[in-house]
Amino acid sequence: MYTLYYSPGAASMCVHLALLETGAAHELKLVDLAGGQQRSPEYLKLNPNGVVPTLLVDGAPFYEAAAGLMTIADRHPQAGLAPAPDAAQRAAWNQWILHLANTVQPAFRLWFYPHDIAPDEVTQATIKNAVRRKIEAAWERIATHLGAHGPYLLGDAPSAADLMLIMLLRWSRNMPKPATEWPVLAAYASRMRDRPSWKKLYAVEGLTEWA
Ligand SMILES: N[C@@H](CCC(=O)N[C@@H](CS)C(=O)NCC(=O)O)C(=O)O
Repeated sequence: MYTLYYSPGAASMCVHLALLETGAAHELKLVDLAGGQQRSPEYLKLNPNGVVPTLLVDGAPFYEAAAGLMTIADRHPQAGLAPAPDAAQRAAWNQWILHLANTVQPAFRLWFYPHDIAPDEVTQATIKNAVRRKIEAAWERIATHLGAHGPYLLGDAPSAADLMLIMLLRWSRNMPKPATEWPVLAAYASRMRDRPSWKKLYAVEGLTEWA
């Protein structure tokens, strides 16, 4: 049994998608980010970083979206979201999830939260401009990869890595150059958004934009 502490459209989204794709029993707890609930003493006991998601696995709390995603994918192998540890594609799966989590997601964190590291607006604008270039360079490389080796990150079939990628592509929707400006990524996004898990997540999280 899982409990996911989430906020609509936030980093919890890829974990929520994994729960829906696997059909794993779960309950959701909405965290009011605008109201600062992520910094409440109760929540900090679960996740001392004060962010979503937090995933309870049989009652024990764990943080980091990519970790939750991988945990669910590995624990429900019948869903086909994770190649077996000794499968040929496992190294590529590890690579993509860690690349997205270590390189692309932190750039987005700075895009959305430049005040994390800079108090003044001029420096914040400089940071946003720099990470915007980093994000666009990532789209260029990922589009090239999908064009040559797609239609999904691991080839023929979607995996947990794609659940993370589609979340990050969505986050770019209001940027000056959204990911959908790359035709390969636009086609990929359409395919992923056709999945029942995406539609279910939108209904449950109450999302409308970029449906
Ligand atoms: N590396 C973390 C990042 C999580 C993160 O930055 N979550 C954001 C939402 S996308 C958040 O909780 N923001 C609220 C805040 O920082 O106060 C993870 O993957 O879980």
